[in-house]
Amino acid sequence: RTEAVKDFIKKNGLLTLSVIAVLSGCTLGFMLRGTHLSTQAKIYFSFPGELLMRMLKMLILPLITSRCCGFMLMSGLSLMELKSCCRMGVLTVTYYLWTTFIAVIVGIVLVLIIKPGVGTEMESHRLGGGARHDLDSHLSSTVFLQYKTDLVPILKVPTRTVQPNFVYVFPDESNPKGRMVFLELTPPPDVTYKTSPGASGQMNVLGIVIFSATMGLLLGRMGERGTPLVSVCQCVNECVMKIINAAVWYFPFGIIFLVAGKILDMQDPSTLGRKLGWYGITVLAGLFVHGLILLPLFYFILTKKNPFSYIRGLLQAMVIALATSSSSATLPITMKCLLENCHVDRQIARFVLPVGATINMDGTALYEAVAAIFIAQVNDYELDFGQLVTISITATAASIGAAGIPQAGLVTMVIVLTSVGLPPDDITLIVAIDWILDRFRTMVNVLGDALAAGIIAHLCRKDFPLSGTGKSNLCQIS
Ligand code: DAS
Repeated sequence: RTEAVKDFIKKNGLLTLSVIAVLSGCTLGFMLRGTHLSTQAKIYFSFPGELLMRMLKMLILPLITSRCCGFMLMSGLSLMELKSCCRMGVLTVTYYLWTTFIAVIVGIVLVLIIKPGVGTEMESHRLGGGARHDLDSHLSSTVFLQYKTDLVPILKVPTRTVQPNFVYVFPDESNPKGRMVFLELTPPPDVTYKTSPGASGQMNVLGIVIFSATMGLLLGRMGERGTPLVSVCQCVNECVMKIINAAVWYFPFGIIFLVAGKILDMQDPSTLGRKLGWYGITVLAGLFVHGLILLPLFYFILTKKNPFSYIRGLLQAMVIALATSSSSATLPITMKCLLENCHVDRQIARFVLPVGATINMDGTALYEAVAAIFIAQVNDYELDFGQLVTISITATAASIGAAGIPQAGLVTMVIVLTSVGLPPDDITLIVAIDWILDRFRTMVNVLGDALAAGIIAHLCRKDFPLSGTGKSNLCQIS
């Protein structure tokens, strides 16, 4: 009985707590909306949520470097090994990268067509005309040029004499109260200051992604000479995952105050509710198109077999993914479905699935792109083509960085928002329904990995004459 309770808590504890946190945050926010909290009280009230945001920002750099570097490192290693062995690793890595990127494009196209966040009558999120021009000019320059890192943000307990130049309010004819904007910019002269709980920093995420991926690929092709740094990457990755696994248990507590603070700050939360509904529909439509149209189409084109009879064999894994919101927890079931129902070669399943569960998250990549553009729309901020390209690259990288645990996509969402200069704190706009969308994007993540195994098994069938004999001619790619 104790084991059963422990197992339930391990699998569902975080999600249950997240749901309770969102409901508590909404209740607290609406309860406090009538009261007029002092600025100091607001700062202390926002402190637990700020703590959560600082945890996420602190993890951006180690997460990107260890995951992107590690991913390209493995590609480099597999390129090295596969020359003398078989094509499986190259096909797997290439297929994963392409399907993730296509998922991002699907998400971007849909969110630009449906425009869930546009026309938000939420004055609290509408920037004033003149001030907005200044914000635009600063934001675009910030994305590529400014490299201010606050890599390990030192947590500042709110004090009366904190530097005021990180938060200011835009006065606006339709919004006399204005909106708290957490951006590191030099505000226009006619702006009033408010204090904030501490510094924040813009990080050139795109540069870090490209640098760490390049490093990983070159390192992977160095063979033996690169081994020491290979183990460093793996150790860093392991430490980062342990920190995330610990940090995510704080999230529900931080979410309560983030959601309450957002509702407190908002002029008209009912509008956000409607916009969130359209946002959820956009994400689910994207997941449907990618998961049940494009991926089966790729499977049919590459194997000339019926994808839906293959997917029927995966139903048990899909249900577990929906229930647990964790592709890592679903991995054993996915493996069982592949071997027993889909009859995929064991050697292939043992390589393709674990790699996929670690780095191939099409559902997460699509969701991160949609969420980032939705938040830009809610902020009434028009992204240019360069920023859309940045979002597609960082959303792909963020999905590689996301772990196969509940709400991992929310953690790496900060990477995408930071890369185009949007306020990371705005993930509070979407946290209320994230735990629902997380289930469906995890299903697409698992489906993407399982279909990939079927495709790779078909394309490499000539390379495995020994398969089924218990022997393997597979190089052991670690
Ligand atoms: N829940 C993650 C997974 O297990 C996906 C995500 O959080 O985006 O795949």
